[in-house]
Amino acid sequence: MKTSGAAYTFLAIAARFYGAYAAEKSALLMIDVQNCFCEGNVTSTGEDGSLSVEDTASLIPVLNELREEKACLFDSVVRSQDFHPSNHISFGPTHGLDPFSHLAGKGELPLRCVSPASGLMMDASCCPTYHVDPSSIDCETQLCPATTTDAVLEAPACTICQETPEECFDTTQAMWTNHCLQDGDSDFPSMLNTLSTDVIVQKGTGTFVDAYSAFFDNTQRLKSELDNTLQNMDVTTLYVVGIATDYCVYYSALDALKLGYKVVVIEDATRGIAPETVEAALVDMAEKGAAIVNVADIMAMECPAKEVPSPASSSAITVGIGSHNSILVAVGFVLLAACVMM
Ligand code: VGL
Ligand code: ZN
Repeated sequence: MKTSGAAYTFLAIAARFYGAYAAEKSALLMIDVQNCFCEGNVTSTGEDGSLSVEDTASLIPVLNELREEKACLFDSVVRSQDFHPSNHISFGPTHGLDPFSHLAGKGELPLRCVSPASGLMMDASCCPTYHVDPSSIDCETQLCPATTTDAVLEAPACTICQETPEECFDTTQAMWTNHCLQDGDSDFPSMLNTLSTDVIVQKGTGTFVDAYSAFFDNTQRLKSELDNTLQNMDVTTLYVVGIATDYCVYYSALDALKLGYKVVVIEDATRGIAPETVEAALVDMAEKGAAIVNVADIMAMECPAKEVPSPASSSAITVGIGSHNSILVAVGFVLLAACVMM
């Protein structure tokens, strides 16, 4: 009687453990692998993408190989898509400024932003601080819009932050080329292997706020549907690849860590905008708990994954019985022994 009760308890606990363990899924998070970020030999037109990143021609075969050889490691594949309307706040020309003018010494364009009452990313809005309160900006030392016909003046934030400053907060915006337009080169390269079951997450779709991360917009106030989607699929581990290592890959990885995912960045399956910022991003992601590995490490993993690379082990992945499994086996033995003795 007593024994069967204990055995039942044991079975219930074991089932619980197994359930929790079995539900842990992985996803390949492919950040912004789009024509707009690729070199001419990748894009369908043969011309460089609107914000082309170096060495992207060699990236596509690497991503295809990962999917072909190691599909077993990824229960799902998510592709993010930078997807901007014309006159987007992140485009230099929107403000009469040159692309990359944030690198000219005055830093990024100061913005004032409001979080929408709707909570919808579409309704978030920022306004160049210069348009809200010119007296608070010194154009000698800070980047200022170079046009008074700034299309961004229509941003609700331009009025809201003037009338009720307490609803607004400050941030800054890098100045890019006009890129990844919704009716431009924002598509995925035809050379990239994709499946109709891939989940696609679009970002930067609102005119008045940018989004580097696939999880949140740049105000960090508004969430995309990605976290919910991953949770519904029981995904707990993310293998992150794509473009750009120092912007969208970086911010997506940091948000994923904050949201509690295990994050594995496959370094040589990413490409970055500038070497210094790439290095800083890799160091920061590692410090914040991401495992930084190489494609070769992933190729050496067993199918299905017995052990996910941990931040400490990084490029030295141990295969065989995973520590997770060993703990479960140990717990099982202890419980079984307890049952037998009762
Ligand atoms: C990105 C700059 C502007 C990226 C997107 O995908 O990293 N970078 N928009
Ligand atoms: Zn963008």
